[in-house]
Amino acid sequence: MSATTPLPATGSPSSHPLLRAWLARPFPAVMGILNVTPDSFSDGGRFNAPERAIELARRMIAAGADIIDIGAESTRPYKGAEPVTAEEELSRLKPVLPAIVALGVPVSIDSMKSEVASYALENGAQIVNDVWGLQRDAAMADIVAAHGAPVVVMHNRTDVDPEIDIIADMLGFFARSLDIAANAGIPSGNIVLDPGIGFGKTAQQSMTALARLDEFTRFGLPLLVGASRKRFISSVLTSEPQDRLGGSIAAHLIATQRGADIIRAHDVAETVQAVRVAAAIEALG
Ligand code: HH2
Repeated sequence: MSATTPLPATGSPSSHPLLRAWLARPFPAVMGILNVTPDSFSDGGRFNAPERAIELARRMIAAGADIIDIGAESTRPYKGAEPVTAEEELSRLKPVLPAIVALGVPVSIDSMKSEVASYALENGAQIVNDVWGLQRDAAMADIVAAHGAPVVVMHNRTDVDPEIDIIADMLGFFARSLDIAANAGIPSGNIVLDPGIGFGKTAQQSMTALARLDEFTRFGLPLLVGASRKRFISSVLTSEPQDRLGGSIAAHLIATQRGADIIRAHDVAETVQAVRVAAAIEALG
């Protein structure tokens, strides 16, 4: 598949029932972030005690989260994350996952490791969120296919290169991921694409990805955007991660206008309010 050849839209944007239900609504689904890590960039160490994690998940669900995205390894878009073994990641996940699943809202597993994804899918998680778009762990696509699970394919790069055409890079990356998915037997209706805001990108490139998000609708697949508290916000107006709610909401509303179907956010109540009010106003225009 060539990065420059527009793909025909699939017609039905998604065949997986979970995704179909979200896409049928006039506002995007909201994925609440639950990091059970000591070192996540904005909330590391705050929710790794199981009772804290469960309390946060409950709060996000009460605030309208459609999905809880649980991650047990910081992927730190800006480097500096401590890579952890699958054993360590699983030891963080196991005390919390069953209780989060029991809350009754779909759970996605934010992991680049097939072993962790496999454990999570066998224990009630329904979606895989892979920040390396099926391209890092060779067994990931097979695990996803075997479970018939939806998968978030996120764009990523090992190195930042301010000189490249980031949109072309992303189109090529997605084409490669879609080939991997097709070869493993993952139905295209189970795939969600994500520009990977902050991952292997300059602030300018992250903002370009948001501004030109509609260019990724050519794949005919749902789009997820996670701009929450990311550093590009501080490139416009200096701020600490916890003080980036305004910038996060602005970015997520722009992304929604340009085709985002799922928004990944730390501040669920504020995000749900923003996307639903925006949709209610849009409906009158
Ligand atoms: N961003 C982060 C982690 N996972 N997954 C997807 N699909 N899209 C994203 O933009 C994304 C992601 C980084 O945010 P956070 O989880 O808060 O930080 P950390 O990776 O440091 O735990």
